[in-house]
Amino acid sequence: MDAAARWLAESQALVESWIRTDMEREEVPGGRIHEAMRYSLLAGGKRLRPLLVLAAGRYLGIRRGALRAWALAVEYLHTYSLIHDDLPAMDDDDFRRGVPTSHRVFGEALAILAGDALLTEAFLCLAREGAVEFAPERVLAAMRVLAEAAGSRGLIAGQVADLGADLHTADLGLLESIHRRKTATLITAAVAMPAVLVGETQAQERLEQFGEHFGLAFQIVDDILNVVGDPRQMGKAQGTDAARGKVTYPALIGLDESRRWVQYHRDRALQALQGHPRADALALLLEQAVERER
Ligand code: GRG
Repeated sequence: MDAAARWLAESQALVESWIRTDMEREEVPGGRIHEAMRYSLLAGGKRLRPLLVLAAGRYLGIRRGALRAWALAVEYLHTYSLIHDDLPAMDDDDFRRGVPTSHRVFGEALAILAGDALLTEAFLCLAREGAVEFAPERVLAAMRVLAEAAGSRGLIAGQVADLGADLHTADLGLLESIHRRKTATLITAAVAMPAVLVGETQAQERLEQFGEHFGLAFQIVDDILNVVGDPRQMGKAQGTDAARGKVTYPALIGLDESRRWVQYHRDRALQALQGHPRADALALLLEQAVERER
């Protein structure tokens, strides 16, 4: 295993232990709502977004412990979005992260509330710990990056456009703008926040470019896996997009052309890193994201 792979494996174990400790801390009392929050958080998941936070920190020379709250916040927010995306009013999915979805286990009302609570917990975590290591004005700026990515001009706008998209009228431009907001904004925020925290404007621009192309490549691979992936490996059902007539890359342009777009965004993401000596973990995460399909 090379240095980046070892570093990523260690970081993943660190993120897992942070989530566990944070969700088991004294102030988080028992009860159904915390059980539901823990259920979805601890069901697994690749922890891609917190790993991107830490890998961007490595690129910038920030030690991992300083980014704990930021890594947790982005995973909490992401998990909320998955719980809500799976609800009957949205995608109505039964499996996620290899286990029954939150609403299948806890009922719809509690699943909605668990998502709401995780979204709130993300910002609580930052308000509580975010400023321990960084200047308060930078913390506010980085929190704003996360809030903008998650809000009605980012993630939620993407979801709204996704729900309204029609396979008969959609084109690639519309689909890319959905993917950009639904998936790439949070991935971009994950890599941009560490740069904002240390005021590295030029690095921030490069990381944002990396995040945008990473996010688009990642979502196109997700679209492809929904056609050809192994449900056991993915932890969720396959073929659901086609069954619902969803607008996806394979539905619009076929698998081969979709794979070419993955390659295009992968190359652009790598270019943005410009061979930086500390970009190894970011580059490896990108390769792993693209390789999921192979
Ligand atoms: C905000 C009301 C509301 C709903 C959620 C945008 C959105 C709206 C939900 C996002 C859900 C979704 C399917 C986004 C696409 C991004 C994506 C491929 C998510 C899956 O992420 P992985 O593969 O999942 O990183 P794990 O389980 O590994 O963390």
